[in-house]
Amino acid sequence: MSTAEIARPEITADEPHHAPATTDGFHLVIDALKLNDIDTIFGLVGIPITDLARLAQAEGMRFIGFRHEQNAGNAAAISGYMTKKPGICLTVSAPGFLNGLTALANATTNCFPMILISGSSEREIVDLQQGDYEEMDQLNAAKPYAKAAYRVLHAEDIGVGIARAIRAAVSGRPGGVYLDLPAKLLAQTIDAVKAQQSLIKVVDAAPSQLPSPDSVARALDVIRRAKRPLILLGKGAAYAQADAQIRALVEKSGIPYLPMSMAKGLLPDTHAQCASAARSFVLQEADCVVLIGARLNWLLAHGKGKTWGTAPKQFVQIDISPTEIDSNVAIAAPVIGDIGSCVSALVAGIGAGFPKPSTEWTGAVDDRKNKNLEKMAATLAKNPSPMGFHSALRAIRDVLKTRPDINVVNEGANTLDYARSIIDMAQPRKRFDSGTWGIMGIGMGFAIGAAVTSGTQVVAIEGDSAFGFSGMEIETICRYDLPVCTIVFNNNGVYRGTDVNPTGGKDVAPTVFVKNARYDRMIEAFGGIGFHATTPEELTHALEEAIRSGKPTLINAVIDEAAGTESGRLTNLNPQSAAMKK
Ligand code: ADP
Ligand code: TPW
Repeated sequence: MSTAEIARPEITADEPHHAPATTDGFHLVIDALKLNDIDTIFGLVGIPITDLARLAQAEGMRFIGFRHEQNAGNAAAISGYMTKKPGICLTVSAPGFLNGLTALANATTNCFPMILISGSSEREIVDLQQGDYEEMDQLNAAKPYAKAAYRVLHAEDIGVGIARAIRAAVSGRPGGVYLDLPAKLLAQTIDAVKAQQSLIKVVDAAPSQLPSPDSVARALDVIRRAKRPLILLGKGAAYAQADAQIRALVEKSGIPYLPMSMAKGLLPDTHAQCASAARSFVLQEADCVVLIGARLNWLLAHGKGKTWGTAPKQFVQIDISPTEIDSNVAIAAPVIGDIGSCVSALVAGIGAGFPKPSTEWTGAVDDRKNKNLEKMAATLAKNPSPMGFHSALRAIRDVLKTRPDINVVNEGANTLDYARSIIDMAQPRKRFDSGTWGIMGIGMGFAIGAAVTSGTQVVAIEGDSAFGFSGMEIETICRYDLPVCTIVFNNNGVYRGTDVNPTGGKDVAPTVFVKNARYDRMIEAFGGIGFHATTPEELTHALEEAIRSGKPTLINAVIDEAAGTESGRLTNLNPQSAAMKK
């Protein structure tokens, strides 16, 4: 079918002498999305959704076409995180769907709202397993990895299907939703007036959820009695867009705070109460931890063990999901509701007489912070040749400091760990990284999603292995002329490039890549601008140039192949490797 063939049938229902006008599933899906203020689709075309993509464009929506569905899904997911509106990813059936499913599962794991819409083959053939083109029972495959999964079989239910998908994605704990649209449904015709009446504009999809007064009083009581309180901000706090309330809580209470990776910038990392540089110290020493939109998962050592020291702790936890509470350790004071409402309620309870943390505690945090910052400054000042992670990141940090509005995408092992602690963030929801799974491959999808959604500059700081998972999307970046600068930390391999094959055989070691690869030349193939940087000065110059141009750019940053450690800071999760090296 061509675009012309799927052009909207004229609605003539108010002209009784004509046969009633009809519309079809294709148009209804687009109408339902547009009615709910969704203006962009990230996807990859093929039967049966090519015409859906064409029509979306013809009807004024943005369709951003990718080279692999996982990257389209990641773009949709990060767009959802940035806007609190579900990002939409559109794929073909079976293999396209499965490629998108990783992104859907990652979105659900990270609490990002997105909707994966996939075309599917005929139910009758799929259910009898008669071998249709791209046959797969997609609905059931999606269920374990999605917050919700729906299928629409009748055109008059498209409005309901889209409304349910939107609500499921953004209400309560946000997540990924799968929407199955069989090819037959898209082609179904339906009376145009009936069709318009079947659409639903979702009202108040993520209503505020007020915490119970008792839970607020209990939390205030725990905080009041604390000697060494700490606030821990997670990406749920950033997602909630309750920036002013969170700042009020931090500043009114005077409690030191620690941002998780993607919560950096919710308050500027340079804030006097930011305890990032004393992270280990505050986690160990605090006697009361107020978790705001952060889970006690592996990223926080499950709330126990060495990371948390021996000082007994009481946890206050603000979260929208009641079943998150007590998932790893006992929570003394759960506060269930949306972060904006919960934090406002706490702020209201912190009056003039509310005790401030002792200067003994805040002074100890400051001392540790200053000591660590001094140590870090000395490491950052070094200028080894070839460049190390620190000197390269120093150069990037100094450029980004002048542009706090820039979106930062970050993945890799060492590249992620070091960038997270060295690159300060000054604005909320500007840092997007490997998140809850520590997944590699989000890089270019997140970069494109962030650039399209914000319309502003993105800098993606990528390990060379990490970049490889989504590297082909630099063509997409060039095609849409997006202001994305990708910096590849090229140390010739996964983690580093120095491993050798112990047998002396022809194959290189499992972690090793082609030496001295020129990633900068990849982007030149598509008309983008490549830079090759071997020193911090060259890197500074290249990044300044790249940002100034606002063009698709890629900097091949040559890093010492012996720098960095295996698995970055996750060496403790990799005991076998440590044992093999002994
Ligand atoms: P991090 O990785 O930064 O520690 P997590 O992804 O582990 O953060 O935690 C995010 C938490 O925030 C989840 O438990 C989720 O239920 C919660 N959350 C997300 N949005 C909201 C919101 N609007 N109000 C309250 N809690 C929220
Ligand atoms: C989908 C395992 C964790 S980190 C990493 C891999 C392959 C790459 C590290 O090398 P890189 O970074 O990017 O060159 P650096 O800074 O240390 O030089 N597959 C998936 N996700 C994960 N996390 C892996 C594999 C992994």
